[in-house]
Amino acid sequence: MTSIKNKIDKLRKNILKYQYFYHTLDQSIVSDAEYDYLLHQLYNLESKNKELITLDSPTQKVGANLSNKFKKIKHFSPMLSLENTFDINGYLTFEKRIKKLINIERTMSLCCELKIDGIAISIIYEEGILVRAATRGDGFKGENVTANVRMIESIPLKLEGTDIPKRLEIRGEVFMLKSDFIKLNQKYNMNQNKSFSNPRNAAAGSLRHINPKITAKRKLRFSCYGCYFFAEDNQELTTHYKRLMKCLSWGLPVNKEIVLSSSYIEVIEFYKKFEKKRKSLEFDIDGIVIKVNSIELQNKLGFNTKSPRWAIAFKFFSAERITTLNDVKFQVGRTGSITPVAYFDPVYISGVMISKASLHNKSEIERLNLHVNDSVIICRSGDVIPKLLSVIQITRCNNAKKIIFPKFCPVCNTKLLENAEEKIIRCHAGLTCDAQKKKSLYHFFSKKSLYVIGLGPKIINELIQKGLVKNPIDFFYLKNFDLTKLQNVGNKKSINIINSIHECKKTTFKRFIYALGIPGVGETVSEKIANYFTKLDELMNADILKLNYIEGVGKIISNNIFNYFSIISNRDMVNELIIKVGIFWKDQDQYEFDMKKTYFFHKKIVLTGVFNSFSRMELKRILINLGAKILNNISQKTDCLIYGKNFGSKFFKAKNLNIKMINEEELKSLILLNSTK
Ligand code: 9MJ
Repeated sequence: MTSIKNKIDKLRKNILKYQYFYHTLDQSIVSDAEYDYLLHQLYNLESKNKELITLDSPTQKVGANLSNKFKKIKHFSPMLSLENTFDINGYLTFEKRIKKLINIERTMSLCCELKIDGIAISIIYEEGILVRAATRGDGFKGENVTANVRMIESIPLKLEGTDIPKRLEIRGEVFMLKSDFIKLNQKYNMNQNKSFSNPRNAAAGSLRHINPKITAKRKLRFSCYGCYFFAEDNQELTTHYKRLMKCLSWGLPVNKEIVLSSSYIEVIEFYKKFEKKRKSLEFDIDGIVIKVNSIELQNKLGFNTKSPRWAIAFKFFSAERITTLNDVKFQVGRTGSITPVAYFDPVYISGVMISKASLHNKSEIERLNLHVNDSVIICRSGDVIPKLLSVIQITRCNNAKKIIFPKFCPVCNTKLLENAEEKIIRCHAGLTCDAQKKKSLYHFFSKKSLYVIGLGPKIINELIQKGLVKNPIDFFYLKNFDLTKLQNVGNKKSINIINSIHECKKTTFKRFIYALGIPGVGETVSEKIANYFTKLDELMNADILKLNYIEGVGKIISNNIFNYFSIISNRDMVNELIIKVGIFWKDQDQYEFDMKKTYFFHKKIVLTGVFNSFSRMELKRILINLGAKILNNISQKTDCLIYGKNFGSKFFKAKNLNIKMINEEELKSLILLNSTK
């Protein structure tokens, strides 16, 4: 029990600290996802241990967001927060519940609005004149920000139009446009070396600035989302929508994206539309708000302790999830670089299940201070690449095991060395380290290198295990009986692989350079090097200065190339590949020129059926050598379908799409014609 109490105390202490930073100092020191997670943990613990609930627990309050900078004002009626849901079921439950409460089965008019991510305020107008404005504060009392609100251009100091009530309360959101936030941060950063973390924080900091003149300069905006009358005025304004339109007529800004809906289908449509559009909007939204449109029904439904029963926020998924870290494994790359990879319980983010994320380097491990079983926050950086953002330290167990970067290679046990300039820790064992050997050999014969069809990582691993290969040269001396010893390699497959190995000797200078796998020498750099040097000898004997002279080849890559060719065993291997094995290339321009002349150059080709004169693998190899791209499925983009006997559904699909079709006879003459060019 004491340990549960300690856990609860720790959670409360931290949540209150985060609330203080967020609401009082306008600083987010944790992400929304982490804050929500901690609050959720506290709810769970308290609901299982009700005797431990205290009145000052963050779960019992609307928000403890009052600073001493402003005088406090009591709201005429509580400014409650909205109930939240993140999924359609949550929304459907809300709809069902309200229908039950007001005892109706028929459809009901609902008002869908955007949920602007700003700061809620209440403004009181008397006889159409702005007399006071307050922040939400703790829901019951807010801060008197009248002087500051008067500085916001879009908030009228005097309402214009007809039927202006004696006293009127307007509620809405103060926010900042994304573009104004960027400009403000640039200025703020220059002058004070500080920055706001998001437009919401910037808006909060500007609205609650002690100097209203600063507020005036900060380009705050306002959007009205509710109004309340105090007397029996405006009886005819019977719906939320009509009221908002009236506010608009008085000169108050109301966001134009409002839709009246009568079924959940329209609500979902609205949600999906803005989930897609939210990035291109000028301001941040974090969901939509659905409100019962009839004021009479709103009054019937009333409030519970925390929120109105007649509204719900249907929030967009934050692109962050919290999960449990299971392990960190240290991968050895092709060039010996050691990359830590975090493995965690799978989480679903932006349509994809992810269970691992690269941690890049040692300093990232140190920054995160990871322990096994930690709760970790995962996102998809740029909405694509899995990233471990941070660790929730508060919920860590006392005896958790810390993740430590190894000192020795996890595969071959060689001492690891750090390259400070590149910030990379490497195992320098090269091809004697099994991990590097497997990856380097696979790289040497991969699609963008010398390309041997059918020589995948599985076969290469088996060849290494059986001691049949230890470097690229060995592959060129493999015999049929070597390959047929391997699992799932029959006579036909073996012959095809051997033929392809033989074929790959005819290559390009660029492909050969790339195949060597020198750190930093990717496809583009290989091309630049191949264009610069006319002969391999020149490259092998180039000094760092000369290498560095090539555009796109920096200091680090020049060093890597120079070091590579300084190692005698590498020079010997390259020479043997050229002189004994017989790898060769034509002048690169000539080669590309020859390729372009073939019928198949850059054509997207799909194969179907069985061919009399070729196996599938053979045919693929021939076509690729003639510049074709072989694809598995027919689409609008397919250039032609080559079909043999017993063709499948691809044939009919291609016919429907009017794609060019070639039979085996036509194919043979095309190959003959193009190969003699
Ligand atoms: C925002 N944030 O845009 C409400 N809100 O209604 C809208 N907030 C709200 N409505 C009642 N559109 C309480 C809060």
